[in-house]
Amino acid sequence: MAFLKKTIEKLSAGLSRTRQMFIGSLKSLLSGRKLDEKLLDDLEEMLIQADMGVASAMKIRGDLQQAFTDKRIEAGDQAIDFLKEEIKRYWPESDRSVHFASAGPTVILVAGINGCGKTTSVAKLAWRFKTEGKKVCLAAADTFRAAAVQQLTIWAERIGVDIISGSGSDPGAVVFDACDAAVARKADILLVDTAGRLHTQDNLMRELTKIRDVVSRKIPGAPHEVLLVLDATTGQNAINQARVFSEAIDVTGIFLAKLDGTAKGGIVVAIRNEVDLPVKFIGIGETYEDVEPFDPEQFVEALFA
Ligand SMILES: Nc1nc2c(ncn2[C@@H]2O[C@H](COP(=O)(O)OP(=O)(O)O)[C@@H](O)[C@H]2O)c(=O)[nH]1
Ligand SMILES: [Mg+2]
Repeated sequence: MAFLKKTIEKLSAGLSRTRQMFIGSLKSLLSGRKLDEKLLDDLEEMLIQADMGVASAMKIRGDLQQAFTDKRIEAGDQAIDFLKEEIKRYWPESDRSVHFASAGPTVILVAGINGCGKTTSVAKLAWRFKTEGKKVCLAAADTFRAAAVQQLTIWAERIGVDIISGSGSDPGAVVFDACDAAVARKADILLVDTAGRLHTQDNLMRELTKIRDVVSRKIPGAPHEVLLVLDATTGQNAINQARVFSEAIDVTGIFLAKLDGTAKGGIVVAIRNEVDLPVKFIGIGETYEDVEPFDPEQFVEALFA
């Protein structure tokens, strides 16, 4: 229970910017108003501004209108509770859990554009899995910049997990060694940090495919997860990134970073409705503890709190 309370506190602190912007204006828009066309128009526009996406905003508007026609709700104030329940229903239970290997190390590949938060998110996952009692190894496969390896090494020391980094510039070679090391050290989890790449850079996208192929040749069934890190502050562009990355590598889920740094947390809803990928984790700060599995119930409660 103490753990859960801490989760909700962290979450609502992390979502405070979105809440202040969005929920604050939503409440003042709706309170004491009669539900009519004008109000529905204003609401739709507000949902789009919170980055929920045009499609989601239209759907929510339509459902709200229907509820009004059916006399399930009559006034603006009731619309808030309706919205909460409506948004919570978007996420099926099944698709958010992490797929673990049935034997041997579970390999999690982490990808995304430059600066989206990959390395930090790898550290967060390492900490989380370690807290669950798992043995974690990191692979420093961002060989583009020496600083990248250094950054991950510092995280590994702080958290107290193993790290495998190579001397050369070939990420495939690092991953090759890391797979061997993970098996030899009986690791439960191997987290692979990769270099940032733009979804428009074909050669770099191919390199990512190569990394994946190395992993799958070394460890049967791997990678068990391919997490795409998206920076929540980039808004709708994140949707495009999700589309193109999933064409190049079979992305299995999204790590939505920097939700604390944006007033547009509604992007979670847009991702749900526009990309067929589950958000599995959210990043809500810069320390390794600032991570939560995405839980729609808690997310919506924190958003509307
Ligand atoms: N506020 C906030 N900052 C984050 C979060 N995740 C990453 N960052 C910051 O984003 C910047 C880039 O992160 P980094 O992990 O190096 O990105 P990478 O280039 O994709 O590996 C750093 O300053 C991080 O501290 C988050 O969830 N919240
Ligand atoms: Mg990095």
